[in-house]
Amino acid sequence: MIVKRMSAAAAVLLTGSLLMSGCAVWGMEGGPGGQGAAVPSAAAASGLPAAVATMGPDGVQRIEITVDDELRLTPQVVAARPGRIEFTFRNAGLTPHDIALRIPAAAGTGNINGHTAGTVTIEVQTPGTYPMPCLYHGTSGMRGTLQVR
Ligand SMILES: [Cu+2]
Repeated sequence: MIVKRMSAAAAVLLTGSLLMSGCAVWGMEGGPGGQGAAVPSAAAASGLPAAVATMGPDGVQRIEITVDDELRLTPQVVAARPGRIEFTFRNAGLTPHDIALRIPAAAGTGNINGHTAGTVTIEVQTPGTYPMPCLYHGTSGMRGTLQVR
């Protein structure tokens, strides 16, 4: 198994589409292009309370999301204001995940193998509710939600 490590220094400002691959172990729903992407977020409908991203002194909002072997995102629902948002995805388990940020004009994924963390920075100006499915496990319910308001 290839373990890829991404640090905060590898944060990527998205100018279009970002795809980090190189993961040798896909989940049962496949890698990029798998079935996990098209499913609407269940969290949006369930009314879960949102964790609010923290505004830093540099004007970047930050939120850390832990993913695990039970296919959970914690928190599952994130709220932020329009602007720059930095996600840190921390994998507490061994199962690889690839959390996709389905945001028009700012798509990106946080591809994280077991016991690693990855950081993705996006910029969102349009308020809305955006799905964050895991590309490997989305159809198994591993879907988060970003609320920009
Ligand atoms: Cu996953």
